Amino acid sequence: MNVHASVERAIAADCPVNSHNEWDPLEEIIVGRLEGSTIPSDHPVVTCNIPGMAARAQSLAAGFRFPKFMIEPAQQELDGFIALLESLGVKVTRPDAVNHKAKFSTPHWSSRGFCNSCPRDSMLVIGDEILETPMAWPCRYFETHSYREILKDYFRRGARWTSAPKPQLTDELFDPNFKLPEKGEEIRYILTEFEPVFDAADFFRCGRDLFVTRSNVTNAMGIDWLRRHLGDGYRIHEIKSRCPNPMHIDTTILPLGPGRLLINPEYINPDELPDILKKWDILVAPEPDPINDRILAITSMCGKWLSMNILAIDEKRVIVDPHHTNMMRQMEKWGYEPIPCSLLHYAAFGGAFHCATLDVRRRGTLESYF
Ligand code: ABU
Repeated sequence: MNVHASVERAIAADCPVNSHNEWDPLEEIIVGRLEGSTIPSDHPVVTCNIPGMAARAQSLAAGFRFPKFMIEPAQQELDGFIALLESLGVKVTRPDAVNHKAKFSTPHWSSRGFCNSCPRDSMLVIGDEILETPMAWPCRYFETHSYREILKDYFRRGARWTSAPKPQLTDELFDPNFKLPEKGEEIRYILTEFEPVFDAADFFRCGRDLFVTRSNVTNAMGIDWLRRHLGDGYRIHEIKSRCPNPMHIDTTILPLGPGRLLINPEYINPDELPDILKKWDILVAPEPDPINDRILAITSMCGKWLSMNILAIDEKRVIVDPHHTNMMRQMEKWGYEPIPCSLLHYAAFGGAFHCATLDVRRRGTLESYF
């Protein structure tokens, strides 16, 4: 090992925040919470991303607490997921439980909150830096406050802590004429370029290279902001997705290790991937196993490809929902060890294993994989 590499390893070993990619051995993770969850507002930027029946129900119930019949089974699954992570030797950190029903306002608008089920969206970890993202959903404006005790602790212990410019989220940011694209139409987005906005979950990290999909919560100015913030040491590449209502990259494309890429065949055309990814092995995700439970289907905020929302413990082991037997079997065929864990009820709160977590420490250093 050269001197530079050993110094880097020593710095990384000291800092509580250290994560450069999606596959290095996982040491510490933030897992979201369900307590205090409130049905998100019926702002168009929210409803445009919620599938069919759930969108109608959500509009009618916006601002009310999620009912017990949704919270309880999801909480039980979440407890099992946390116990599993701990049994694998991963340190689990949790945000505070807060009352998301409380109303708040800015000079321009007011809203109630949503929940802190998905730390993947509101914070981005790049090396020893943890960055609060400028989110486009008004009901998520103060979501990172429930992580402030954790963030202050990481900061005191040496992490870098940043917040992107707080967006105004006034009407100028949203296209009033937006309609979801029909099949065959060019993908379009509800966001204008009024100001930079992005969710961290629209990015994935491969060391010095980050990849992003534009979406209904991430605009071009948001991507540019992050590019300029990270500077010359990093490159950000845009990936074209055919998802008609894109929100978050982790049900579209996800790296499983250096040189291996899981793709959603409905949204990704491998020929249109950035050139640097064309040398990587493309693992085509199998058709998701259908969810026939009516309640689960009606209450889900997510699409069917949540089967891809898996969490890598390291380059071999991945946490997968056992409902998704096609994914479990395919993972084995590709040489992975899928670890089963049930989390289907969490879809009503915005995601599965990748969304529900933020990997704060993975053992490894900053590398270039291309
Ligand atoms: N938060 C990620 C879920 C994206 C999807 O509905 O596919």
